[in-house]
This record gives sequence, structure tokens and C-alpha cells, in this order.
Amino acid sequence: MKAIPDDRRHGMAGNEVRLADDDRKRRDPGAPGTAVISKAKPQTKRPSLYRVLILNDDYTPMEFVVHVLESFFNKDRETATRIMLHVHHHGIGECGIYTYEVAETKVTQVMDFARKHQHPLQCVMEKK
Ligand code: TYC
Repeated sequence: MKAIPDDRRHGMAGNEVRLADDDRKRRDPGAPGTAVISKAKPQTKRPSLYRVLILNDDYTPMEFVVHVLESFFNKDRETATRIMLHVHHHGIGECGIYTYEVAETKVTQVMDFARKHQHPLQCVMEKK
């Protein structure tokens, strides 16, 4: 007796090719009995950034401002001098850009240091 070939069973027409169940589900993800497994995307949010600025005044010594930029903002002497002179001529200048907590800490450190030395130097932060 002659066996019926696999692809001739279950009422399939002669030119059809039977798909494995996984292949059928890939082609038609909404097919009955199909579970859609979606992987949650990593919930990483980039933190907001804040600019820390110093303001010009008529009394704080230039050398003190250069020292602040070197010691609290890790600038080399050349960069610190350039920023200090920019503030001296334009009234305001950027010391660095940080996340909220780091920026807040820098502002507090500079304000405390200026007060301790009785200089009116002002340091502020603003959202980028
Ligand atoms: N204008 C000050 C002076 O002539 C120098 C100075 C520069 C002060 C920058 C503050 O953020 C400042 N002595």
C-alpha cells in the first residue's frame, strides 16, 4: 500500500508547503493562540544639566577668582584666567555644566569660600 506524503494530508492543496507553528506565528503574530512577549525597554533617562556661572563685581580680586576656577572647577591657570577676564569684561561667565546636585554643591562651595574671605563674588546655577 502507498503512503500519503506529509504535505498532502489535512486537506492541503498540492502546491502548499506546511509551515512549522513558530513560522506561522512569526508571519501572523495576531493569530489565535499566539502570545506576544514584549521586552520592556530600559528606562534610562538622561539627567537635566545645569550651567554654573560666576558674576562680575568691583571688589573680588582677579587672583581670587582664578583660584576659585582652579580649585572648584578643575581649570588650568590659563583657562581660569580666560574665564575670569571674560566675566570681568562681560559681567557673567560659565564655570562648568553639571547635573543638579553637583551644580548645587559647586555653588555652595564657591559662595561659602567667598564669604569666608569677605569677597562679594556671586555664583549661580541655571538650567541649560
Ligand atoms: N572685576 C573684578 C576686579 O576688577 C574681577 C572679577 C572678575 C571679579 C570676575 C569677579 O567673577 C569675577 N577686581
